[in-house]
Amino acid sequence: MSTLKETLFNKIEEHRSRTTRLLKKHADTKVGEVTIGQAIGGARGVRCLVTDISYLDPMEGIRFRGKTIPETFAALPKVPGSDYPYVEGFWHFVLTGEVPTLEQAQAVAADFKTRSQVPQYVFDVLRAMPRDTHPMTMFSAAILAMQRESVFAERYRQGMNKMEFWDPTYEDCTNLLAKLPQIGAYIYRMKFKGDTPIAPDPELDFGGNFAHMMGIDTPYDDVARMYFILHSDHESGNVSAHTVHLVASALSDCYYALSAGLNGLAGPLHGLANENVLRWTQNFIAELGDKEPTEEVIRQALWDTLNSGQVIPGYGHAVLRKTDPRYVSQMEFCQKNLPDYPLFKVINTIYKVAPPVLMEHGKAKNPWPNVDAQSGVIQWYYGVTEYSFYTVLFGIGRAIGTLANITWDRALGYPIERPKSVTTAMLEEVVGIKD
Ligand code: CMX
Repeated sequence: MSTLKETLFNKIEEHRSRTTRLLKKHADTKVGEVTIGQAIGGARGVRCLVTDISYLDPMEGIRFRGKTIPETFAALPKVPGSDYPYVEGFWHFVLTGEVPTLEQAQAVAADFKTRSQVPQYVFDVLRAMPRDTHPMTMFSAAILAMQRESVFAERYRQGMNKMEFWDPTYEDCTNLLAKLPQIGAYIYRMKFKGDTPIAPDPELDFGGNFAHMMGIDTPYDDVARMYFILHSDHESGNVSAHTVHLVASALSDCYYALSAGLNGLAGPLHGLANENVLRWTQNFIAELGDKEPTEEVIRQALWDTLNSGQVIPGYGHAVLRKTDPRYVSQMEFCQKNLPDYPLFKVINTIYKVAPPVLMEHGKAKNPWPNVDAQSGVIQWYYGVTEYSFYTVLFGIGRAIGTLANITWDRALGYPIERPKSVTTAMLEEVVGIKD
């Protein structure tokens, strides 16, 4: 058993008694009430999911295993010569809650290498799809195609004790995660770079190898590490994380579950917003022609979008009530690496102008930018201008948190998810509406 797996096993053994005690002694204690607004309105704020991987405070933003983003980056061992940590070390961290040593992170990286070979049929599936298929559809299909590899599904067929579920889930999740950089980069190079995939380099880590297979020089390797970690998890209620958890709760294996979650991430109100931010901004710049993107011009463009009944992509959030720290983290990267880049300046001006416009508009509860408002600029700067690819990058990152979560779901024996629905007439009866 690897050190990571052994550490995880010990953590699971410790944790199981906590969950069992809560269920045995306190199952009827309420953690909140559900209002009619929440029942109709997308269960906003209903406390009915449990995860220890990350927690999202509306004002502070995300904490991974109790650490803020800057604390996470500072604590984790860095790839030698790089400013950012091993993604593999982050996987160790979110799975176990323990910050790995450099040796432990490198051991996980070595383990990933043994699992990273993508079966040829996955490439065949991708190649069989029309070339204008959206990259997210390709990404999701590639993952689903690998379902036949599932160790969990095979062991379940053979008959497996429930207490063992976490073990093949861990194996599946690690096997799948290790393959995602190559699948993502393959889709990119096949679709956008004249069908010129680049073979992986066995010497490189998760982020470094991704940059290599994208065909982009340093510091894009650090961009990849930063990007995957930042997008990894945002507690459990967002569409992608919740979908992965929901599908896995039926004991569907992680290939089914992650593919489903990515289909949710592909929605414009969720991960696809990063594509739409760049589309919106580039369309706006193109329409400007030679004119300067002044605050006034941007304000007008924002109002035009709102007045035509559309959302401002990259702004607003269901939980956050301040600027997303993931936005801030990427903004700081831009300030350091591309301070004078014109597109970054436009994005900064939007940041200045959009919140007051949204406040005046009066609908969005959170007028501040989310993660998607900043991420495309960095990609564009390093040459990834094909913005339909951006959500795939988000998806590789999101896999880390969601796969860690379902490993724990299995370890703690979380049951099949099954909230209860009511009819409109029942709600009317509750509030005394008669006709
Ligand atoms: N532009 C215009 N209107 C917005 C808005 C925005 N950026 N954000 C919210 N609103 C509107 C909503 O559409 C809603 O309008 P209706 O009352 O007409 O239905 C109203 O404000 C209230 O919405 P809310 O409670 O503030 O926000 P929700 O929790 O319903 O939705 C989100 C959250 C993210 C879907 C929404 O803010 C949005 O559509 N943002 C733009 C798309 C985007 O950036 N999504 C990415 C989010 C991060 C991620 O998951 O990747």
